[in-house]
Amino acid sequence: GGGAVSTDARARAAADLLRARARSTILTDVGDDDLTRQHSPLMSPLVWDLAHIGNQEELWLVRDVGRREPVRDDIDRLYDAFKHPRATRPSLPLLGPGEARAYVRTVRDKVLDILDTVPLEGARLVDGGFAFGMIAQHEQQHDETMLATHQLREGDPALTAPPPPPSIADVGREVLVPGGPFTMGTSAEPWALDNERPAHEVDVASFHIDTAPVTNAQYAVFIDDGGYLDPRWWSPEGWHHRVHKGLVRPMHWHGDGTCTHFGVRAPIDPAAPVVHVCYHEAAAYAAWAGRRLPTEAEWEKAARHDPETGRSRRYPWGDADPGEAHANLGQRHLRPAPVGAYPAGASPLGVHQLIGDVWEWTSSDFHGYPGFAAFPYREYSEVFFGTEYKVLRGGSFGTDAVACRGTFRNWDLPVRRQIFAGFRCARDAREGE
Ligand code: AVJ
Ligand code: FE
Repeated sequence: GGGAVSTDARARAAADLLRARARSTILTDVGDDDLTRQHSPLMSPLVWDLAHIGNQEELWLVRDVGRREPVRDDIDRLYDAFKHPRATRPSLPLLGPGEARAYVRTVRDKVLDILDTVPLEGARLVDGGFAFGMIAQHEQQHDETMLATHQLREGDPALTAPPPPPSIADVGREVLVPGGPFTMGTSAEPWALDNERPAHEVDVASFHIDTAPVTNAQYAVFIDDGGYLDPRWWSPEGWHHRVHKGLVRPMHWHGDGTCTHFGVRAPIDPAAPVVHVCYHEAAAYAAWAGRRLPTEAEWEKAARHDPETGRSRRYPWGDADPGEAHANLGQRHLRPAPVGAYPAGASPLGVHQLIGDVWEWTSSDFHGYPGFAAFPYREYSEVFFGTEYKVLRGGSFGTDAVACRGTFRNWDLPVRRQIFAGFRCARDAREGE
């Protein structure tokens, strides 16, 4: 150990682990019944997420990095996401609420001790603090999953937060992103996960992209125009899914101008990005609007490419870590902010709210970049590569900054809408534009 870099990496890792645990504690501060019940077959009981967070931290940081004795060597299978699908988790002999809380506390105490003593440079898994950053991100990813579980939970509200800030800027409609190569992905971001690596050049033809995500008001016009009832706008797979599931509006909308967020029913904010739509709904809206979803490369070029220097930045606003004025992240607010609420977070070309508010569906399947190498385990990304999953970008109000950057890639099935997902539209530029 020693050295300024290592001191910074240690301090950052400790702060990120602490912030994640504060969030997990809030999300699991409910009665035993709420903690152990399955609120939706799509989700795990909250108490499974909690102990799974501790178990991953034990496997990677206590046993692998710290070379310590196991805290519990009898529960690994229960908390292996690949051994038990979400729907079956309530019937497992899980740790109870008290046991799960004690388990994650014991693991964390050991981890903070290990973080104090282990050298952070040079070692395969630990270089630059990666293993600690990976585990902080993992906990925050489950915190967003637990937030989605809260959104599906019935009964009195359990979470509260101040409303998002108001719109303070006129964002316009769309911008032209001139064609040409840009650097996609990263080899420099220390805590980037395997699927964001390596940096590589991608040539992207000129395209137009919306300056903001599609709003509730815009989406309501699609509904009122009969968009859900017209197969012209839907892919064959999307139409089949729409009919089979009887989809006629976003999840959590009631059809009377109100929606429910975390147990509170309120008027839908017309100026806020639409949320809780699946890929098929997003693609149908885009077709109806005479547009299309952006590809993943287009989204990242809009978010990172600096036309002045030709460099790719960490975020739309530059290289600075996200602050409160840049983006609606970190569960500070429990819904998307209206368009125009974050002018300080806009890209050089004037594209707003790429980071935070809602995950944005792209038209791209989830694949590894050229030169991809699974690290540190195949089950994080590689096993999901193929044509089944669509990539989402940008993070939501439920995503922490540690798990959100211009290169970060999320993925889900095109039918999923319990996640905090919306979208923006794009279109090809005309020749010569
Ligand atoms: C990246 C959000 C798709 O939740 O399935 C959590 C993150 N991986 N534990 C997921 C993850 C292992 C992953 N997503
Ligand atoms: Fe996990």
